[in-house]
Amino acid sequence: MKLLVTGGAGFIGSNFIRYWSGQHPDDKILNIDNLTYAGNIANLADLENQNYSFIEENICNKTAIDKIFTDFQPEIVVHFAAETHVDRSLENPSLFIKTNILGTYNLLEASLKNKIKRFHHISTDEVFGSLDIGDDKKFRETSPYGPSSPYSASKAASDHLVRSYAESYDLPISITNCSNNFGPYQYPEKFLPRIITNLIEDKNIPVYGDGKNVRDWLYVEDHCRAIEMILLNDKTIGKTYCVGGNQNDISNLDITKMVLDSFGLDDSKIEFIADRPGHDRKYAVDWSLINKDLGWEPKHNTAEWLEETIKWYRDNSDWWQKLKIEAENFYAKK
Ligand code: NAD
Ligand code: TDX
Repeated sequence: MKLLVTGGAGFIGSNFIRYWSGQHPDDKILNIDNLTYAGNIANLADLENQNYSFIEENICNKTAIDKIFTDFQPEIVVHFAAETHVDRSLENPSLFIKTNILGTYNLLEASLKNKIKRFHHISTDEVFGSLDIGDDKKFRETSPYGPSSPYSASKAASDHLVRSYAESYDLPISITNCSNNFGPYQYPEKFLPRIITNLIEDKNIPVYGDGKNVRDWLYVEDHCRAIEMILLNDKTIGKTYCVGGNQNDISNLDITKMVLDSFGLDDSKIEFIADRPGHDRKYAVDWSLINKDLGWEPKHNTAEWLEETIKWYRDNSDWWQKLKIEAENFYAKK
């Protein structure tokens, strides 16, 4: 099989390529990524598979994307490439609109022209907006869209565009809306790698607002396996699946305390700072449909794999130290 993966030098995309080439070493994978601040070719430095190749390219470059499709003739497109950080979208929405909407449009057009067998779009639970704390409702495939940030609005737009290509042109698509991923190779601007690396550097932990916002943490390999199960089953064509973790009501303060405990530190390291504008209060995902249709469930216990993730950042300071300088420069300038 031939897979064209976009954004494969980022956090989830690189974990996906490593996972897929481990499970399906004979499949050809072409990774298209323009190496933004979040894209890092070192994320796949350990991958030894002659069936893997990389082209540095921007998905907004329609001519180049068309040529890559014609040359490679992919059967499956797995679309991760995006601008992904909510805080950056509040500072500079324009890049989010270009990459997340226009970039997705270019890929859909090229997929249609080249009659690909599947276009899988990676999206987020943030497109559904916010749940209320104290309410035990969860997002599911039928939840109405209600994005709050330029990031989530651009992802919502791309979801609608992908679905419209199925309805209007019969493009064989599928979509996953997943919750907050965690694991190795996550850029240290995101909450968990930011606070873990802060503690390794003996710095405080910046918690937005009152810290009571709730997130649903999904270990990245569970997410990769969900995508794999969807791609390997033709009955999933045209469908959307929500994918979440196995302990989906952890407040930012609670997960901060879990990290502090692992370092043997107390709450004095917590620094409450100004809240993020439009900060969604709660995300929680009902993954019963993908469980019913495909038997998928998250296998990685959040607490246990948080420990493994902390260990990974402790053991891989060479990977994150330079990235962290850029990430903290962004926060300092905000
Ligand atoms: P990331 O920011 O770590 O990586 C994004 C990758 O896309 C980078 O390698 C970057 O260089 C590449 N990219 C950005 N703009 C590009 C462009 N114009 N052309 C080509 N490549 C480009 O992101 P991530 O956390 O790995 O997220 C991957 C996907 O999963 C995104 O679509 C995101 O919306 C979605 N998602 C992420 C999470 C999460 O918790 N991280 C949760 C839900 C959904
Ligand atoms: O320094 C911080 N302090 C803090 O309290 C940062 C960076 C974040 N937070 C809070 C904000 C959120 O409530 O932690 C929570 C998690 O924040 P992020 O890591 O920025 O993730 P979030 O905004 O929830 O979005 C993530 O999950 C869904 C990804 O970044 C998105 O790409 C994905 O779609």
